[in-house]
Amino acid sequence: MAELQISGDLIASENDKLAAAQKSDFEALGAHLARRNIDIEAITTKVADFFVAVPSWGVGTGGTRFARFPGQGEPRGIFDKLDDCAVINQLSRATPNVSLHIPWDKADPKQLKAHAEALGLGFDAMNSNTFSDAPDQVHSYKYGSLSHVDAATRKQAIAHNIECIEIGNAIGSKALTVWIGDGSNFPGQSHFARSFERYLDAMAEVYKALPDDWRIFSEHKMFEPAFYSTVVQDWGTNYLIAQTLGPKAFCLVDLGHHAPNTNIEMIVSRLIQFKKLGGFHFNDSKYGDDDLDAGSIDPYRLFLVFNELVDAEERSVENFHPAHMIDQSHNVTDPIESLISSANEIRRAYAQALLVDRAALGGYQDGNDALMASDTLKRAYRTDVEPVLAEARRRAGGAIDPIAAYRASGYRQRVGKIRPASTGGSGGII
Ligand SMILES: [Mn+2]
Repeated sequence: MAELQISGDLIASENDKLAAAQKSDFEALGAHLARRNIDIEAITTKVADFFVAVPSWGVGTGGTRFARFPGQGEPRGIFDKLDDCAVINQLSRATPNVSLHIPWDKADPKQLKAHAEALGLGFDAMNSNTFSDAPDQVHSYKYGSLSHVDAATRKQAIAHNIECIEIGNAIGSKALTVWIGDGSNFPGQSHFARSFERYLDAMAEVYKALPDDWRIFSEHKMFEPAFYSTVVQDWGTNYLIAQTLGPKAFCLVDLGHHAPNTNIEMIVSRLIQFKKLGGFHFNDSKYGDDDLDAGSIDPYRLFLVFNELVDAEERSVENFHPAHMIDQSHNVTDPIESLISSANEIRRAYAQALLVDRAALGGYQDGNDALMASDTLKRAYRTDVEPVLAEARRRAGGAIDPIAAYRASGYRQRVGKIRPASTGGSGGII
């Protein structure tokens, strides 16, 4: 709703307070980068053109299996969620697209499209949900969905995914992300090969329903909710899926879905090399699939992932256009602030990766100079690119300091008066 948006005047007056310092910092960084033969204007343009999609489910307060502690003014449904997403984009200018989850966000596609367009938003990949039971569904997913032993349950899961494609098609989405909770909790509970065969057959049915210009992303996860085995557990299985399904099928890498210490950037490189990297769910983690804010625990790892992406971009890898999405759960922060901050951290990693001297790095690699190769990456990573990020926001009409502008706007208090307090004592893992 237009009256809930942050006013342009407020952004301008907040930016006025910081304009002189921003100009000075940007010029100083520009001079520093010029000594490294890097054009700050070229970097700023690239950063301004880099976008990451926000998840509709991310603007509500998340939770754990123990509890959920609701925040003030939580969105009541998808239209409130889109309003919140618009605020994130208005201030960050980094998130013009929203990724929907069906059935959570189910609504009349015409209304969805009209509301999003009025807010200057579009839609990124659709997400199906066959990991929980919707109130009106006939067959339960307790023991799986696309890989279920029962054909009728699989059929229901296939039909749901096809419905997601149809809704997505009506609102301008071009991709479907499929993550299933299928797996087993006990050794012997399911037959590994047979369950994977059933999954592949079911996914082939979904694949057939894809429009020509769509892509399907399969997302792997090593554990949870199944604790012994999952049907799509790692990137190897994910690659087999994408290869088996066909040219419109790609692998989605969620940074939280790997064993601790897994070399994710190397997985990214392999998937790029074999043309099956579909996209990302960005987040961060300390112990497992913690769904913490991107860059909050290990920003260097995020940089190393982007180092691979920029390397591919600069090598002009054919058909290389991975989808960038955030997939986080915000338990103790204002979700709008976390998403603004995360989009900024993702852009930061991208900007730092753009600063890597790739000619020098290649020389050090070929010359077996391990120390200087490592230092070449560290030099890019150590550079404080915040003035570039702020400048990209400012020039696009966003805020130099988006969190400060958000707090000054009083948006959360304002929606808190309109939206009733939500209850949420039970488990609320999302
Ligand atoms: Mn995910």
